[in-house]
Amino acid sequence: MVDYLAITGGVGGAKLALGLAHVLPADKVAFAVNTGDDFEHLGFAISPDIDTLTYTLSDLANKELGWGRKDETWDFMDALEHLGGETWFRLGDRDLALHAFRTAALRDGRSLTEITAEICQRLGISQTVLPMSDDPVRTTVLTPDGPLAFQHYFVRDRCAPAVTGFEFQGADKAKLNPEIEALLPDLKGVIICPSNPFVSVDPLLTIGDTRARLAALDAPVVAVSPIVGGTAIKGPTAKMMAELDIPSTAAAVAAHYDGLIDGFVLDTQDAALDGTLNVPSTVTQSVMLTLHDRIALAEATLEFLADLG
Ligand code: FO1
Repeated sequence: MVDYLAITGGVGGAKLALGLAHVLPADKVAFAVNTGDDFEHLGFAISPDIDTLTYTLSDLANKELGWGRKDETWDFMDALEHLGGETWFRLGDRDLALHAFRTAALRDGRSLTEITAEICQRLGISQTVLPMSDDPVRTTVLTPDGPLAFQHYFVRDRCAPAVTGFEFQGADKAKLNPEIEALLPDLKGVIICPSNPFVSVDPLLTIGDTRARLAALDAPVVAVSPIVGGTAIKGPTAKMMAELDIPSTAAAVAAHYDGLIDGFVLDTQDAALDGTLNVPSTVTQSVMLTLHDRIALAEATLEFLADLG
């Protein structure tokens, strides 16, 4: 029976997810993955946060890029370029096979959950990877010049536009993945990985009454700060916070999860915040450069959950 549910999206989340996968038996942890970044592109159904996690768990991830596969070739992109096709979103030749496989399976009527389970099996991943929903939820980034589809903001426009807010199209009608729902009653803890709270965690929390249901669990919910010493380790989190007039601090992230979390994991650089938050906190190294760092952070987070439990 699954003891821990980790909510993850993006590169930072996948790093802690890998640590948890090394520390916990495979049948004791499940990953709820953001699908708000998903989009249809060049005729393919693309699920970046699912792919970043599965490539990470199967050691196929391209560590330099932070997305896609390692040992990649780019002939498809080169040929598409010659045809004048869109190449701003880079699809490697091996990565392309995954998108083609998923797109065909979706067209055959299989659910994203089913397809993801098969991909995990084929990639030798024994942990449970669950899309947050099988219904479409799409993150839209609001800017002074109008709304942007997430990948247009994040990749095509390189996170340059100022953010004024977010919308999660479909979250009001989407159903939380029933396989995640089924896990909730028996959990010993929920971990919100160090992902971007606005675009990698909030899409899941915004589905129906998910945030309230997680908050109501007997099991403790902890979040690991994606902000260290006033900046995000990776990605636009700090920039978004500044544009939203939110201090780009770990304390502001804890406040963002107010009412949901029972504990917050601070990096050693933010040790001064320990004991000053609305919830109990713990201090540990949360910057993950090596596999050892990922494992150590996973262990510290599980220990913190046990103390809170
Ligand atoms: N991110 C980029 O910055 N540039 C890309 O060309 C790019 C391609 C890409 C292809 C497949 C995939 O699964 C992810 C890809 N990403 C790319 C990352 C993606 O935009 C982000 O991983 C998430 O959407 C945010 O975490």
